[in-house]
Amino acid sequence: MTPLLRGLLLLLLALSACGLGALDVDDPPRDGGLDAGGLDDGDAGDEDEPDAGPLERDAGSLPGAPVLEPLGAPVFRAQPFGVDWRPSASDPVRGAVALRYEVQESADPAFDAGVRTFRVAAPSTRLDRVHQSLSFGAAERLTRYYRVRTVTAAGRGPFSNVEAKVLEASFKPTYVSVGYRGPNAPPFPLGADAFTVDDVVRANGAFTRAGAGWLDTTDPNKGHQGHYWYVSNHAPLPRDGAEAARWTPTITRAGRYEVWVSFYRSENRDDHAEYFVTSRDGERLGPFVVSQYLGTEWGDTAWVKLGEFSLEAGTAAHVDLDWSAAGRSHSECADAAAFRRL
Ligand SMILES: [Ca+2]
Repeated sequence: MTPLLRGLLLLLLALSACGLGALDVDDPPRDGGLDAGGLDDGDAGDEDEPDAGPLERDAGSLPGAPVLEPLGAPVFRAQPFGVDWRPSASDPVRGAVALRYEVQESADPAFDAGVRTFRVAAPSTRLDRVHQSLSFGAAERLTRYYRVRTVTAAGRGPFSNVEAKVLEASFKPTYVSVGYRGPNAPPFPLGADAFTVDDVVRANGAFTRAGAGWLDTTDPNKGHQGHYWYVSNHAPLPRDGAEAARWTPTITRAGRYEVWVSFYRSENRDDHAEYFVTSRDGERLGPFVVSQYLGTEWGDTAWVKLGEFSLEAGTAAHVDLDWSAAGRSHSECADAAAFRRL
């Protein structure tokens, strides 16, 4: 044997030994604990871990695939939600004892890119997530995909089914600045698919008030239908901090609607009035922040579009104006809401 051949042979033997040796190395179970799962993207604590995959040494003792539960209705990006799963039914039969679970999250349903891994110590079968900082102010929905696998002393089992979670647009306030200074009617023709719910003329729905601090004004030139309510910060009223108003339309045709509100502007009105729109599935969208302030000029009736919303038929949808005595130094006006089917 030439020195060259002998060298090659030794090299092959060494490589072979290394390979065999590698098979004897277990995947060392890490310390358990919820490494991440608090605040979202950009926060430290989670880890994009190299995907080691199931170990081949003793496949018979590996755990089975957990079953990921459906992730339920969409949430806002700042709303917490849970990712829950059930251990594989075969694990007790195999004697597999879960040390921890690894939950993966990705914007890609195939988990080919941008995969983040969260570790959850057994026996917990839940990961708490909240997407706090995704694209502040963006209006679009996002979808995130999840899957989970079990880690035992024998290694990692296969992944579960994949479930998707829809994340609605930001929970942060939306500032509405485009208003319409008009007469006391909304800036579009009224009809079957475009109507108002007024504080006094409630043909198409209901108007309700809460709290003790409301005053009203009747004047044919002020407010829709010549009447509005307001909470005054000047008058010595028994304000109880519960002042709120609600417009509940009777929706006869489900669909996408523009939602508008009107108010009589004045110099002491709040420039930070907070409206909310509750649309499908009882989700409360907002706050939509509207300025009811009108400089030094005593004003007119203004109409402001809060946005476009999917409204179901019936009376589940509603618009809320919330006024809190705490920290409020200005007046707010509750007049009418308008709904226009697109
Ligand atoms: Ca009115």
